[in-house]
Amino acid sequence: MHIKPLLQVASLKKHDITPIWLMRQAGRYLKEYRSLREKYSFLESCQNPELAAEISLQPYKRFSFDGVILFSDIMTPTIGMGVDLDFAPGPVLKKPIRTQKDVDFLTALSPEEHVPYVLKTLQILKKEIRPETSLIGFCGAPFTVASYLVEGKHSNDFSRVRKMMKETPAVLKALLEKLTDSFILYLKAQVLAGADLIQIFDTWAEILSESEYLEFAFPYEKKMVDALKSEIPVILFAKGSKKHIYNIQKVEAPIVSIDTSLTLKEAKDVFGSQTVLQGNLDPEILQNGSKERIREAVRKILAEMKGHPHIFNLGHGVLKATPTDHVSYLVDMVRDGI
Ligand code: 1CP
Repeated sequence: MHIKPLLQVASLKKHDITPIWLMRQAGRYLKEYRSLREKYSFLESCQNPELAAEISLQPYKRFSFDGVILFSDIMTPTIGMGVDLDFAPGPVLKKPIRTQKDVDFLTALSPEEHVPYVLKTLQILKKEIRPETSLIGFCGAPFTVASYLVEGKHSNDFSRVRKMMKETPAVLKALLEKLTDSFILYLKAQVLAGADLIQIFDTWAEILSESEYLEFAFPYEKKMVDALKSEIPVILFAKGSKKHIYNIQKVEAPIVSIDTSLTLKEAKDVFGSQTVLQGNLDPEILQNGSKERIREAVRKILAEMKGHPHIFNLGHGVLKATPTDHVSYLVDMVRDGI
């Protein structure tokens, strides 16, 4: 029987190992990714299971991470729900969702029918990875996905979604409910297809005030985590770790990914020994730091987390100019425990 280090830490069984994987470990910083993307669009890459699996495996082949994450996007399941979406490079909608009628138009996701390619990608990956490697499924949290659906594209000020929070909160909540129910089914289907862990990404929780977080992010994150955590280890990444820490704690996710606004020591003091923490090397340091600077930052994190269940990761995704030798250096250091 092969032991999966990520699952051992996730189940609080072992505290003397530090598994590692990185958010956005597949992507533009890898030349093999860039060369595939010259031939295929981002959407084609997600919707073709052989291609998506190949992209997921690119960083694994180079760096031997403990986890392989499905190559897809937080927005892909919404295509199955009827959203006309493209990527340029971020998500862009033909017709943003602004009214109750727009919400009613969305169909509930039936994963086997609407996103079979995601499930197929996971099945391929499960066969391709070594038995000690964990397969990570994921999905966006309702608030973050709704932000793109309402804004229609990346927004710097989130004016449309803010307007909706103030003027038509019931419409936004209807959208969040619909996404929540669909994403629970989506994640359950990922579990059946072979995912060993799942991560929920709530990147834009960061823009919310405390009361807005409690109203528009928390209930939906909690409903998803509650529906899944008895079946599979769930990682919650809600950006804005510092400002939302006590409310994130109330979600009671078994694993919490911490961004760079908080030290892991601070997070550990809040969460205590029964919550696994993931994170939180600054992606800027990994990209731009000297090896000494990276080493110093990694040492600090490992020292803070000694004896506490910890999955090494970044505070956010890998940046696109990150040198690959910095990533190899990081993985070696974490493996050697220095
Ligand atoms: O090649 C390209 O230009 C496409 C860039 C790209 C990639 C590599 C996009 C478009 N999505 C992805 C993959 C992706 N996205 C993964 C794959 C698995 C991995 O290796 O980690 C995951 C988990 C995501 C999740 C995602 N997409 C998030 C949450 C995490 C985060 O980084 O905050 C968000 C906010 C998105 C939206 C999105 N999709 C793509 C882009 C460029 C963006 C960001 C747009 C913006 O800035 O608003």
